[in-house]
Amino acid sequence: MSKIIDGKAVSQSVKDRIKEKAARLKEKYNVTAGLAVIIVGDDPASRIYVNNKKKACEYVGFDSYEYALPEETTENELLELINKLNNDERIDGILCQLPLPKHIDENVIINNISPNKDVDAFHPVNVGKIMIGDYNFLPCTPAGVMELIASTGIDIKGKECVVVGRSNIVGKPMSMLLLHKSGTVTICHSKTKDLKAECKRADILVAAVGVPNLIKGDMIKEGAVVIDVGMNRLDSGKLCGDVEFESASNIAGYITPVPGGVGPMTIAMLMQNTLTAAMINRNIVKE
Ligand code: BQF
Repeated sequence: MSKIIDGKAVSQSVKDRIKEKAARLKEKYNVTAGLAVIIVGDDPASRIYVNNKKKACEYVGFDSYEYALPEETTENELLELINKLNNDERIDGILCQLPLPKHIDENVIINNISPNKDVDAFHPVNVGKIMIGDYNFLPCTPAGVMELIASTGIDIKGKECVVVGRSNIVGKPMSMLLLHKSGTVTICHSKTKDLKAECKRADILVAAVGVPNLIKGDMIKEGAVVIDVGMNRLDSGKLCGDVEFESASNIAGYITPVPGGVGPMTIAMLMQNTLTAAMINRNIVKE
């Protein structure tokens, strides 16, 4: 039986550390970090995610500012808001909840968030910095996965790392972070010839494809670290990962559950980025 990586517990300790740092920022500089959270339309999953982010802000002691815009909001109206927030000194981080309605071009929006306030690390400047390995912000989900791997005590150096999924939000940056830690990284996707064979080689397997239960126990190497980024809502309303937990947890050494694995870490790392943004935007040097 594998050990279950408790994302809730790890995220709690990250948030507690940030809460302390936020208190020190207040005490020493009278600074309260501010996060703007924009949501367009009323997708129920997006609403849950936005609420999680606001709750986390409250917990660590950041101000959060919600901008809930109607579905019919135009690209120009959204750009106007972002421009206003870029120039608002109370706002350290700007987060625009994705996906956006189809009539708004996500890339246009992302490109117009000030890179210094881009706490999702989606702006091309920040993406480029990640590629080079010289960054202020790490994309929240991959950063959270790195923390979860670290929590197992397993060293990534020289390990076979297989990432299933090549999205700009998870798969691609995830691969880069594992590479920075000197993993040998393979990226798999829908055109990969033999997914089972690739996965079976992995000492560290990260699944981020959005296909419920795609990765089964017989695709996993004995003792591997298995990180499930999948967040699939079944018709029953139940949340389900990309990994078939029941079969996988007989083979893996460590495995993350869904929910309670990567999800809470995404939120914790957003708090980390917001703290970083506050220090950058207010010219506070790291202690
Ligand atoms: C948990 C997200 C897909 C597409 C856009 C805790 C979250 C989820 C699960 C959460 C996610 C997923 C977020 C749990 C934010 C993670 O207990 O397992 C927290 O709020 N997430 C998002 O903002 O956009 C997404 C997944």
